[in-house]
Amino acid sequence: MIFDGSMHQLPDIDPVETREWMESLDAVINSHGKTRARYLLSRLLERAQHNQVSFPATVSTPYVNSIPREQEPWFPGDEHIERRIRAYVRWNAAAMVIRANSRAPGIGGHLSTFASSASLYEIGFNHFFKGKDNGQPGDHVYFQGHAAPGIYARAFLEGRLSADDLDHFRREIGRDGKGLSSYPHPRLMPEFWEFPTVSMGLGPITALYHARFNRYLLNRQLDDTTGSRVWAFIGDGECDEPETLGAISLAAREQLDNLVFVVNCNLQRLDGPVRGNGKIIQELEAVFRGAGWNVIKVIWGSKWDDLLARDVDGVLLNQMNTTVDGEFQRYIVENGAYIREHFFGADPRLRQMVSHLTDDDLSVLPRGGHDYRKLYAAYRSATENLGSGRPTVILCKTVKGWTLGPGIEGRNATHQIKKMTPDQLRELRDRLYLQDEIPDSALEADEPPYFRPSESSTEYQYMMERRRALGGAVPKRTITARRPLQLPDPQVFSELRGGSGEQSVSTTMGFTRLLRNLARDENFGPRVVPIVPDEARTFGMDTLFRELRIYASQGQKYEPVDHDLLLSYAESVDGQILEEGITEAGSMASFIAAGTAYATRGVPMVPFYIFYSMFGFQRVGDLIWQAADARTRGFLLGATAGRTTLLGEGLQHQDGHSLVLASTVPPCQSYDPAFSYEVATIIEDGLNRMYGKDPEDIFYYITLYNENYPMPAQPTSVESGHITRGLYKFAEAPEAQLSATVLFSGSAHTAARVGADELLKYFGVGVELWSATSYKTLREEALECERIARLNATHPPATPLVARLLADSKGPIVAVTDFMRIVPEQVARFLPNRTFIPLGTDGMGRSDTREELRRYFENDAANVVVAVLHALQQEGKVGPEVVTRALEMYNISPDTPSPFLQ
Ligand SMILES: Cc1ncc(C[n+]2csc(CCOP(=O)(O)OP(=O)(O)O)c2C)c(N)n1
Ligand SMILES: [Mg+2]
Repeated sequence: MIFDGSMHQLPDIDPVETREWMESLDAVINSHGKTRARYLLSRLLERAQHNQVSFPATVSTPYVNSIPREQEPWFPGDEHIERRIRAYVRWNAAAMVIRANSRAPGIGGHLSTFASSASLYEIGFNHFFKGKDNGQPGDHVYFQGHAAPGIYARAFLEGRLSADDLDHFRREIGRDGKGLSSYPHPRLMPEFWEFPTVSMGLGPITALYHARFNRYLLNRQLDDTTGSRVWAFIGDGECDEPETLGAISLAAREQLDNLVFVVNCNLQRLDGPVRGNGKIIQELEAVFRGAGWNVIKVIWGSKWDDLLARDVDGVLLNQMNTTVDGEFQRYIVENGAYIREHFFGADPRLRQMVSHLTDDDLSVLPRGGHDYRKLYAAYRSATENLGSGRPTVILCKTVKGWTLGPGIEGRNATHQIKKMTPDQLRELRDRLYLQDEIPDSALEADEPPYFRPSESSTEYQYMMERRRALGGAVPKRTITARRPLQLPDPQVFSELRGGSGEQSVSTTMGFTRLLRNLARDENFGPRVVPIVPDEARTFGMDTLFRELRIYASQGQKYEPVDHDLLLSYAESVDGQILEEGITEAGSMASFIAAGTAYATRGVPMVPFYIFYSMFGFQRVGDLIWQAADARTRGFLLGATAGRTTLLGEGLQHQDGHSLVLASTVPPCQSYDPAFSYEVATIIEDGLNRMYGKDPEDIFYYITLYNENYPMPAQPTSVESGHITRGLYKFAEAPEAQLSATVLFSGSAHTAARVGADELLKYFGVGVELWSATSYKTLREEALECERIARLNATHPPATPLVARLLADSKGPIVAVTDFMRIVPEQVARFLPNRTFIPLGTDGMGRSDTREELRRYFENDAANVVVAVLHALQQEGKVGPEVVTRALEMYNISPDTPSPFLQ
């Protein structure tokens, strides 16, 4: 902004002085050149910063380490022993992948990612990552998914895993399901991994919101989180994902100096270079600095410091600044002579600078991300940054496949190499100086051996002492409640059970009331975490702003425009509502942070994330899958659900398929309630299942509608268990000549109930009505019955619940929903010998009135009547003239366009 002429808009109070400064600069450029001028300007900026002259930060700095050699702290570790430990970890990580692939070709695994980042992790293990001993929550470390072999290898050295465990890398079936998962998956290794990271981009965004949630817990005085830092290890290629960088401004805005991103800049991703024609480190520096982060670059290893010290003309710096990443990658696979010719050959002064070094010296000039002291300095600086209000990103330049030898290091194919020849293994062994530990004879076997130093060895003792000093093993997942939760008083739910009398209300309004009641519960209330992505008003939840207040780490520094209203916009440091702004991804990340706090912090929290149902599963489905992996507990509420219930918004808003997508997530309990009492029952049951005596690692998806109607009271014949099992009889069939059964879900109950009345009145059909709250639950139970029957040939087969419940129901079954027909069809197969006709909303949405939409999608009351009569005709109970009469009566024409493909 300084360089774009904007300064000309301000008055110059001393033009003579200004001119003198300008002329001095011109003189420097003329006599000493641009490099010198640049140097002086940079020094001036440094001085300005030092003197607290506020100045907009430049977004990028030269391509050198941010921490100069003279500012590096004393390294407190034993460098020699740590190098040995690192070598063991590196060796075992490679061995486990190679062994896995020799035993099961194609099983996969990665050698090169961890090979590039071993030092990044080891410096953390030996000096920074805090463990969970003595009930402490420790640090929260998000490991890069593809680096998993290295993390297992270290756990093996620490004695946490056995050789047999390592030999079950990616072999999770058998051995009681106790394999080592391919990547960090708490769902599969619930005592080891804490954070799923392998779907790229999701690790960084969830780590970021986790750091923010820790501040939320602190500010609401629910947990002292000051001792925990969030570390997120990320790939440079991973930074292409919008989720990786999309929320970084939040971290600066929220002053998350408890957050450290470590980006492993090995300049490569899966196919090739990340930015062959550019410089990923410079690009990321600009992005993070621009967002207000503290950026630490670790580019060059110590040996480069001597060269930089001789760079009086700035030629080396210029070469560093202008060499593109594709070229740097090339230097990895070429020899010293090539580097001399191409990197140092550009200028005679450069060539001179390295004339005392041999070609071999040049080829091993290390990158900063493999230099232990440089890394230590960076991590130390990041941890000492606490109090500055700025999150830190450490950009470490590394080599992909480092130490794995010339066939693998820096090659474009390196990411997917999983095998090594005996010669390559020998080379690796030599490179790691493990000749004593792994003699040639050991390499003659079919598989490379593991190596674990004895418990009396200095290396083992050192490593274990370091972990003891830092509070125990990492990673480790525990679920000891440091602050247990007390479930709400059952009275909280009773208000909704009584119905709304004459008053027309929506299930969304019912839910909001319940949420308020839950938050008011004396003991349980503080654990409620309402999350909304700028949609509270849409759902009528602005009524909660004043009472629960919106969380704002800086409080409210202004008097809101609506301060004189009862429902004013109230922000507060200890506010309860997470009003995330327009970010469904960020809201999901908060949902995960809150819904896993029972494990990560030992403080169970209960997130209620309310969103436009259309922008849930289909927009952030991968984050929902990640939530399932992370064993998140809580409630997802898909509001404005139903393709014909939300009117006027059109095809990008009207959701008729989130329940289909929900059916794909195993731990997700999905419900489509029609009435407020059902909502209350489902939530009460959910709280018991997730936070009661034997807590389950599940979460709920509940649809909420915005259509108003009088809410019936819970019929006395209906027990809570009936509602939560997925299907219950809502009304008996009246006496009539003909019989039919209609299942309804959610807002489609109106079509079912009105249709039933008209069937009786005009066609003599008595309809029994059933509320189908969860087809997913019914289907899963039925699948299990089917499976047990298939695997037990001699046992009498169990009848699925859905078939048992409907066994006495009469006539054909019509199932009506505001979702796609495939939702009720989930159970059709388990009702053999029954006519089953689903009515739903297949096709893309439209904007119109509810009546028109329901007629268009053919799921209104008239179509329920027609469907029932059509089914009776199929069963030979009525003739075609009866159906025709209905079609005419309701003015339904076969010539209307089919909504399916529109
Ligand atoms: C969302 C997603 N897309 C694609 C992949 C497949 N994938 C796995 S690793 C990888 C390349 C990773 O490159 P980088 O982030 O630079 O990590 P590195 O291994 O180089 O440290 C890709 C594309 C994935 N895991 N997740
Ligand atoms: Mg990479």
